Amino acid sequence: MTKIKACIFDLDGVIVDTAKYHYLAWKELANELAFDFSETQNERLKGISRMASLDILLEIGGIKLTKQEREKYATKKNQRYIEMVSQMQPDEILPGAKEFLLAVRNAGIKTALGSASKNAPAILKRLNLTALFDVIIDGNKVTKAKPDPEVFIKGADELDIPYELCVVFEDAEAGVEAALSANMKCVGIGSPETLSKANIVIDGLHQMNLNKLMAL
Ligand code: B16
Ligand code: MG
Repeated sequence: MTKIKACIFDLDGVIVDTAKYHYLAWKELANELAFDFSETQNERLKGISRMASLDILLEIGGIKLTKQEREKYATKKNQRYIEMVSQMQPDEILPGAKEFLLAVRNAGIKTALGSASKNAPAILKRLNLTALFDVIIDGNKVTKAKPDPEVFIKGADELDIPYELCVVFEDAEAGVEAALSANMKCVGIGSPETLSKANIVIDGLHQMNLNKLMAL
């Protein structure tokens, strides 16, 4: 049995359901550019950085833009996204997330956030979750997107915990790959087909407990 010393959490899809707001904001942009964007297509954007997401969206729409135009549209999407998430309510925290964070902390295990989102600190603040994390690594602190492990490596380094004693909680395939390539354990949140490389896959943090954590 490994003595797990830190848990590193992705934000979107693990702690909160912000994916729906990302989707709505991207869809509005697609419609403005005169094409439609489905929820299935949106799956490709999960866990991916803002600019990389825009590039995928434009590829779907068959649209080519200059760098300046791309920046303008990424900013516009983000402004719309911020408008939506600034109205979020505590009941949008995913089931079991707060309870599991508290249980982990009570057991003396460190916690970190490892998110690709530059909006992560504002969302945590809005939902009163900031104090539940010892360390927050977000999209402003990393240069390489998942599946590069930079975001999780930085989290473990700031916590000063060896990588093999860290568990990452992730809902995106790219995030699972990032965790495993950092030599960390990984709990997948979502579909066992998409996240098959994770050590275990669960529906949400409501299905997690300290016994399962220590058995990883
Ligand atoms: P932002 P996570 C990711 O968050 C989202 O899954 C992804 O859809 C989004 O494009 C990315 O953050 C960047 O977000 O535009 O707010 O900087 O899953 O890594 O917590
Ligand atoms: Mg995610």
